[in-house]
Amino acid sequence: MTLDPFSHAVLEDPLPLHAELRDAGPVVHLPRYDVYAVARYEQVHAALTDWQRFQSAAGVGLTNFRTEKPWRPPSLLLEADPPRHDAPRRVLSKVLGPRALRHLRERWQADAEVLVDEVLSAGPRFDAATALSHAFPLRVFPDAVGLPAAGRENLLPYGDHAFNAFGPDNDLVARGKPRVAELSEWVGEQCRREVLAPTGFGADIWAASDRGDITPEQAPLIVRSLLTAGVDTTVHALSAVLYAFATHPEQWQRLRKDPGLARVAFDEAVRWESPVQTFFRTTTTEVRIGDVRVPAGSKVLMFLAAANRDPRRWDRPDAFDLSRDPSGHVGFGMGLHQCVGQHVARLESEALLAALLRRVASLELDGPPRRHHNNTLRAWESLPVRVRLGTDR
Ligand code: OVM
Repeated sequence: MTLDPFSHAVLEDPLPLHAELRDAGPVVHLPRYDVYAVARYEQVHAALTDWQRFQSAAGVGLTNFRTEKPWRPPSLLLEADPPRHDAPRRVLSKVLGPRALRHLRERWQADAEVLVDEVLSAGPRFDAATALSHAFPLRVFPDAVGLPAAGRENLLPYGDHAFNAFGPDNDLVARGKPRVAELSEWVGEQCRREVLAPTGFGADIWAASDRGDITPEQAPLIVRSLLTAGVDTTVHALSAVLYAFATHPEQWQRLRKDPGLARVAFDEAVRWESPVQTFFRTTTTEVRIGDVRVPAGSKVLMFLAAANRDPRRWDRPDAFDLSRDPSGHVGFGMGLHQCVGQHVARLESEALLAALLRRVASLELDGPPRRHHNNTLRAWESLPVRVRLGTDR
């Protein structure tokens, strides 16, 4: 297949390509980039849970770190394998774990209510992508990390470029390049201990270096992971949730009757929309996938989004449905690299949904939504909605 998964036509609507790749077989060679694509749930799951044969240390984008220079020093988490991966992962999973987040729940709930009140007081029609999905994570996450106020507008552009950089060196990457040096310098500065607040995720990471759980050289790079992966991902996941409900009014009514479904709603939206669409691995040895011999040192492109809608694994995969059990989806990956920030993301989503449930009786699209194209992320630039207020259930 000569197709380009990173073309604008595919980024606008990747679903036909996903179906084509799944139906073409367990693995498909893409000559355009000389990579092996897996799009069925079984093979994506297998690659994600086999870190010995599908390594991350050669990069989880198209660039092969063994032969090409990465655009920035590799992440100690994302772009590392055991044993080097273990200490940073252990530290961050504790810093971002459910216990550590407990004290944030009430504050984030109150913050969500303030934001929702602000937005709704301006009228029933608004852009849910900018007014809620962008605004809420930017309101709560940088504070939780302990970032200074200045320069926070750099977070989204930096993350957007980092996720573009997993793809080929196309026009999307070219558009980001003029600002890479400036944004990277700002991000690097925020990772310093003296710049971070005395409490927060950043301080917690540095405290782990005092205990010897990680080295002081590792601490800033682990903070960098928060700043790279912690904003755009949650922004677009919230957009996925809001888009899902705006286009499935009956599911909103279900959630209103049973607000306990908010957690399921978030994971179902992540399955359904897959804010992170793809990641690569690199084979450490020759691997057989179906009847195909994939040579050692090959890049394998895993279509998380296609696996999350594989009819071989899911009933009515294209339906956003709160009655299904979405657990097992690979929207957060799977295995030892599975998203370490997912509890943060879930908490943001629960806070925002709870605030909306208090005031919004129904919501619907109020004009054509507009996609934001990124080589890795499925995102909305604009999501015009109209809500009807009311708390009666
Ligand atoms: C990182 C990281 C982790 C997950 C995703 C990601 C840009 C980055 O450790 O820097 O995307």
